[in-house]
Amino acid sequence: MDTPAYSPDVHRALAKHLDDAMREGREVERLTVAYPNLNLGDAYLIEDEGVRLREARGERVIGLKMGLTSRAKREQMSLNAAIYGVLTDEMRVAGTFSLKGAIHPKIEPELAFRVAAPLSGKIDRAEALRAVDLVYPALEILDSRFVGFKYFSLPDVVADNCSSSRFVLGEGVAPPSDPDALAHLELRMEAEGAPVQAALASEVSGNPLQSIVELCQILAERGRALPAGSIVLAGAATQAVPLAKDMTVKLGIEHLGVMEVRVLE
Ligand code: OOG
Ligand code: MG
Repeated sequence: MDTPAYSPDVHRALAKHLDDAMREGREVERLTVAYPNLNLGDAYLIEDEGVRLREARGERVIGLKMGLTSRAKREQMSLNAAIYGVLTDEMRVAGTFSLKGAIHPKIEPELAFRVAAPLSGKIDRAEALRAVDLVYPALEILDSRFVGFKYFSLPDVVADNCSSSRFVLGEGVAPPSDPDALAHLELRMEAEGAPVQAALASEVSGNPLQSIVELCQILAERGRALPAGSIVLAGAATQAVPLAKDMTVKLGIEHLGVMEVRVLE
C-alpha cells in the first residue's frame, strides 16, 4: 500500500466532506483536483474515517464490497484495478426502498458470499470456498458523490467508499463443492420486465471466488484480515445501469434463484 501523502487531519476533513455530500444529496468535485498527490494509501484511510463517521451514528459494519473486478466495470469507469469498500447494516435494504436523497443512482448485478470463518493473507479459491457458507444473488445500488459520476481516479473512488450506497441480497444458498461451478452461472438483470444486462459469473475475475482472494490480499497489504461472518459482494459482472423512481429490477442467477427490488420514490 502507498505511503500516504497527506496527514490524518486531511483524511478526516475529506471524509467529513464526502459524508456531508452524501447526507445532503449533493455532488462535489473529485478530491484529486485539490489534492493531486492523493494516493491509495490516503484513500483507504479516508474510507476508514468515513466508516468511523457512520459508526458514530450507530451503523454497524457487516461486510465488504469488491469493485472493478470485471472488464465491463473497468471499461465503464475507465479504471483498472480491484478496490474494496465497506458495507454497513444501514446500506442493506430489502424488497422496496426509497431513492430520496440519492444523487445519481445506478444498479448492477452481483454475487455475494457470507464468509463464515475468518480469512487472511494469501489464500486460493478453494480455501475461500471452504470459508463460505452462503452464496446470494445480489444487486448493488451505487451512488458516487462526485460530479457526473465520472472522471474520477482510483484514489477518488476508494475515498468515496467505492461509490457505495445500498445493496440487496436474495435468498442465500449453500455453495457448490466445486469452486469452478460458480464461474459458469449466468446472471440476468431485467428492468421493467425487459432484459438490460447479462453475463457469466466468470466475468468477475474469472470466478467470483477470486474476489475473496483479492480482497484478502488488499486487506493483508493494510495489515488486516476478513472477519468471520462478513458479507462480501464480489463486484458487478456487467456495467451498472441508471436507476429511477418506480423502477422494478429483477436479477436471476442460475441455481441461486431470482430476486426483485422496487424503487418507491
Ligand atoms: C465503483 C464501484 C465499483 C463494482 O461492482 O465494480 C463496483 C464505481 O463503479 O463507481 O461496485
Ligand atoms: Mg458493485
